[in-house]
Amino acid sequence: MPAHHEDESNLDRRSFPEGFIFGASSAAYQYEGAAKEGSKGPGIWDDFTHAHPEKIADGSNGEIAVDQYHRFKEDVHLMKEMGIDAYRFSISWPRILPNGSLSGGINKEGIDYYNNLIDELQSKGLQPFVTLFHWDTPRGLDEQYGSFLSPRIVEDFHDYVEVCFREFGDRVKHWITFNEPHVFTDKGYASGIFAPGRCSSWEIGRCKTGDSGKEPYIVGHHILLAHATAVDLYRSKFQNIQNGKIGITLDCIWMVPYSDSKSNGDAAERGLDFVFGWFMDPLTQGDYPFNMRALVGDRLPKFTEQQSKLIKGSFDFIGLNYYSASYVCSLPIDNTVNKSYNTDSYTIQTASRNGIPIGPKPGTEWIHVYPQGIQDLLLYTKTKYNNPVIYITENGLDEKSNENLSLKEALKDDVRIDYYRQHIIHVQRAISKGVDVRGYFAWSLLDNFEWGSGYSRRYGIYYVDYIDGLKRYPKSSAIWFQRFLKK
Ligand code: BGP
Repeated sequence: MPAHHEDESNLDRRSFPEGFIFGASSAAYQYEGAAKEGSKGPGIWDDFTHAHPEKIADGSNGEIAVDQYHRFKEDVHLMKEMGIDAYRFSISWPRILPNGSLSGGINKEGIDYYNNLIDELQSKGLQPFVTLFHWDTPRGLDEQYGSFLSPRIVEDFHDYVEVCFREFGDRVKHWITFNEPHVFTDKGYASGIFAPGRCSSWEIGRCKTGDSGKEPYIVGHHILLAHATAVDLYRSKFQNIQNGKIGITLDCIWMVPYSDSKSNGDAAERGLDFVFGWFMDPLTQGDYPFNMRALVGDRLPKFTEQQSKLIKGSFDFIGLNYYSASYVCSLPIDNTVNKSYNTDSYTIQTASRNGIPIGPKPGTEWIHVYPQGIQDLLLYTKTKYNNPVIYITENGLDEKSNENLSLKEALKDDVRIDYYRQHIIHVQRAISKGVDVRGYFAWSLLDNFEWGSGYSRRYGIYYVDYIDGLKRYPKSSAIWFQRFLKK
C-alpha cells in the first residue's frame, strides 16, 4: 500500500504509489535546433518564425534553440543528475519524413538521431515518453493540401507514426500522439498567433487567410481522426509485440465560476467543454459535447458512425498539461458577433474577481498560481470521464529572462520550487482521492524557445546561458528535485 502523507514536510517521492514516474518534458522545435541539419525537411514553425518575427516577442526562432540535437548526451546526463525516471520529448515529423509523406523518403539521419537519444536514455535508466506531434507540421503537407485542414493528413500521419512505431517501438513504451490539440488549433487557426498563423481579419493575429469560425473545428476534427487511426494501427500491429501504451496530451486551465450564479456555473462548464471536452468527449463517448454541438452548429464537423467508434476509447492514458486557472463569466448569446472559436462559448475569462487575482502571478505572462486547480481538474476528469489513467505531462512556471542578473542570481528560482512543491502536493491529494495518476512531468528540463516569446521567458529547471555557448547550469529547482527524488 502506498503511503499518503498529507504533511508537506514529508513530501518526497515515497509519498507516491510505487512505480509513479517523475520526469521532465520538452519538444523538438523548442529544443533540438539543427533546423537545417541532418537532412531535416522544413516545418511550419521554421517558416512562421522567419515570415513573422513580429509575432515572437524577441523576434527569434528555434533554428538553434538549445541545440539538443548536438548536446543530447550532456542533457541526458543532467536528467540523471536530477534523478528523474523519464524524459518526454517529441519527434520532429519533418526530421523523419522531410516532405511529410513517405513519397519523399525516410530520412536515415533523423532515425539515427532519435535512436541515439533513446539508447542514451536507456543506458542511463531513463524511460522515453515520446510525443509524435508537438506542432511542427511538415511544410510539404501544408503546401500540398493545407495539412490539417484536409482529411488527407490522416493517411500521412498514419504513415509517419508507423515508421516511428517500427523503428523505435522496441524501446518506447509510452507514445503520445498529439500535444495540446486545443492550443495548436486555437492559436494556429483561430487567433493566428502561432504557426501556421491562420485566422479571420478581425482576430488578434490580423491575418486574412483563414476562417476563425470554421478552421479550428476542421483541424480539431482531423486531429481526432489522425489520433484514432494511429492508435488503431498501434493496437492492431504493434502493441502485442511491443507492449507499450498509447495516449494523447490535452491541456486545460482550471475554470472557476466568477460567482455562485447558475449562469456563471454553466459558463465554467461550457468553457471546459470548449477546451477539454472538445477532445475528451469524443475520446470517451464518440461525439463532441452537447454545448459545442448546440453553439457551433453546422460549423462543427460530424463523425460518421464508424469514425465515432474508432475514436471512442482510443487511448490507454490521457496526458494532462496544467499551468493555471481563471474565473469564468457567462456572456449573453449575440448573433451579431463575428463567428470565431474564440467567441463561440459565450464565456469570458478573467484572472481576478473584485480586484483580487485568482492566485499570485510571479511569472511573466499568464500564469496565476492556483495549485488547487490541478487537483480539481484531476477530480473533474475522474468523475466526468470514468477514471482514466492519467499522466501529468506538463506543469511549470516561467520567469522573465533578465540579462542584468548575475548567474548566481539567475539560478535562484525559489518561486519555481514553491510552484512545483504545491502542485505536486495537490497531485498527491488527487491520488489519495482515487484519481489514477501514474506520473508527473515538469515543463521544462531546460530554458528553451517558447513559441510566442522566444527566449524572453525561461521555464527551465536548468538554466541555459544564451550568451555564453548555451552552457547549462542547475537552478535551485534542480537541486530541490534532486533531493525530492533521492530522499
Ligand atoms: C504548452 C506547450 C509547451 C510549452 C508550454 C509553455 O502549451 O505544450 O510546448 O510551450 O505550454 O507555454 P507558454 O509559452 O504559452 O507559457
